[in-house]
Amino acid sequence: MTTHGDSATQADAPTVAARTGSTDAGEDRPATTGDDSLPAALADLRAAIGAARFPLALPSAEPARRAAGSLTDQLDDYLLPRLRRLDAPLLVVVGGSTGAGKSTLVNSLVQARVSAAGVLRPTTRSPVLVCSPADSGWFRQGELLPGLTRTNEPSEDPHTLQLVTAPALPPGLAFLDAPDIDSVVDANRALAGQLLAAADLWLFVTTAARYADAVPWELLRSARARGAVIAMVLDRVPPEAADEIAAHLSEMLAAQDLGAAPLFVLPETSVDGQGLLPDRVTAPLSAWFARLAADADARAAVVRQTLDGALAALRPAVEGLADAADEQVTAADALDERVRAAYRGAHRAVEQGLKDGRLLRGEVLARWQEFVGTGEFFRTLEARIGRLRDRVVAAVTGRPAPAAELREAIESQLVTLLRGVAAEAAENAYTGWKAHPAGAALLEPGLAHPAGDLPERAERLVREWQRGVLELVRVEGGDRRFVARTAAYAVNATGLAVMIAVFASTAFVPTGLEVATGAGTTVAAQTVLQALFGDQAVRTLAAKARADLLDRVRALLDDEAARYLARTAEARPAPDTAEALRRAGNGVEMARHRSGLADADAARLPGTEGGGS
Ligand SMILES: Nc1nc2c(ncn2[C@@H]2O[C@H](COP(=O)(O)OP(=O)(O)OP(=O)(O)O)[C@@H](O)[C@H]2O)c(=O)[nH]1
Ligand SMILES: [Mg+2]
Repeated sequence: MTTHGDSATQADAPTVAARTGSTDAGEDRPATTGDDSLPAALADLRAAIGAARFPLALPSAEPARRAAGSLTDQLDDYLLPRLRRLDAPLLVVVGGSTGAGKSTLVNSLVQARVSAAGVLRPTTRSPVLVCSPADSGWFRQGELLPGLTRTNEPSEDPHTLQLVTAPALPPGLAFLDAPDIDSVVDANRALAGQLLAAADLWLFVTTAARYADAVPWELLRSARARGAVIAMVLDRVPPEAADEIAAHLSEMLAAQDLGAAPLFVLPETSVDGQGLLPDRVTAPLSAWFARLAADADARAAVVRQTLDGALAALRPAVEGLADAADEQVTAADALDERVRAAYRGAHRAVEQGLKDGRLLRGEVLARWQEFVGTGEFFRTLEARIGRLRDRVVAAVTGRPAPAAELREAIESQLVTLLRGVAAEAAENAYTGWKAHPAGAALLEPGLAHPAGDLPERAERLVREWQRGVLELVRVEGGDRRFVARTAAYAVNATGLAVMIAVFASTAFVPTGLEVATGAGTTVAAQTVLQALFGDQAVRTLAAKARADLLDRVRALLDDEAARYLARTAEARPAPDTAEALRRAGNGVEMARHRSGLADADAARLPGTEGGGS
């Protein structure tokens, strides 16, 4: 037995892929397209993919980043340059398991030691491209695989492509010896994948010992799914087991819908002093490639089929990216909502605190009672403006009047409330993010607590609010009905009464107060409050002061929440990412159909038997 497996079912019908509506190869094959919108559509897609970001740590993000990288590579390495030059030489990428004999096979096919073969695994670390001297200009100019630096010398650097010319190789056909696809070396694996994505034809090399391995089959399936043209080499087969193994591999190929891929079975032999396989072993494969090289139509059909398959595979891949981009937006929205909910809760807690009278306890209540009880309040109520001035003078020159103490008590009570709700909101937002994979990745410990300047800001907020209340009292004092009373109420005392009314707002009546029963000052304080609430003008002022306080609190809490929201805003992909991807993917698909590539006949490969095709 010499070469191919006789039992291989496809030996007589080596058309590639399922689309076999064959006419005579050639004749009315479109050179490219009746329409040249494909390059522009691909450029749009390239831009949309380049702009897509998947920054949030979702399970789909890393696969999407990788897929985006491979798509970009494939566009740059293969699709764009191939589309510009459909008549460029056919590139056969030789891929397969480590040590399968890929380099040895390439060397033997071109009858020269162009790529080092060796016993150390993996041997090939940087790709070697071998072509006819006539084609070296095209490969050297670097349109194809532009990311790889061309060298003339062997290299270990995976970012280089060594170019070798082999006079034994006919023009129109080139081999690329790739690193192993199942490498223990990550860079090798990644490079092998990238190179296969740039192939017009995959020559898949496996051995009798390795052909059932999983990794090659995964790659083969994905290549098949994209309609790439594939040929298989089963290398180093012990002659006595050749039929059995070839039959088994053929079955496996057929089961994967790869039954149409030509299969070459090479028996185990020893290599010669040059490390090359004997001619009789490689002859059928050499002959097959010679026929392919001689048949421009067959080569063109191979190029078109692989190209069209790769183009057709773009839309579903891009759809996957768009879905991942949608997930990013959904996750960013969900994270934002967790933060907003936490800070809405904080705002509600303040509203509630103003409603339920809790602020009128302890120190504030005591100071209020003192304020009322010392008679200052009553005296002030009766005061004329002139007397108010006197009191102000007294207040700044003497020891702090009970009014100042009440004001401070109000301030500290409110600040305590604000600090409490801000701390709780920060904690809730933190917990909410921590429970979300993308949120956890955005957290830093400081976020679990309010901003460092919160206490200071809360104090300022309350003081500014208090000033606002006094201003309000002054302004409302301009109201005709209110004027008479305001003249009587000193602005300061009225302001404090309004603040107390805010704390005890709406329907709250002092019976709910934490009152020490029987105490004279308490009774006075209650009476005064009741009187205050009976006063429509005070109620109106209190409602305004309350709304103002809540507005200020909202602004403060918004700033607190912004510490979180800034993180999602920064991580969030541009809102139209998914849409731009889908639009570009559809654009490519439409251009592909218009191009006529899709209508091309399935590639007709030469037969694997010796002789004509
Ligand atoms: N006896 C014998 N040895 C072979 C044959 N093919 C390859 N070898 C030897 O097997 C070893 C590996 O061959 P390579 O051609 O380097 O294999 P490769 O697939 O290129 O390996 P990597 O570059 O590491 O992926 C070398 O020592 C070859 O000389 C063969 O058909 N018969
Ligand atoms: Mg090698």
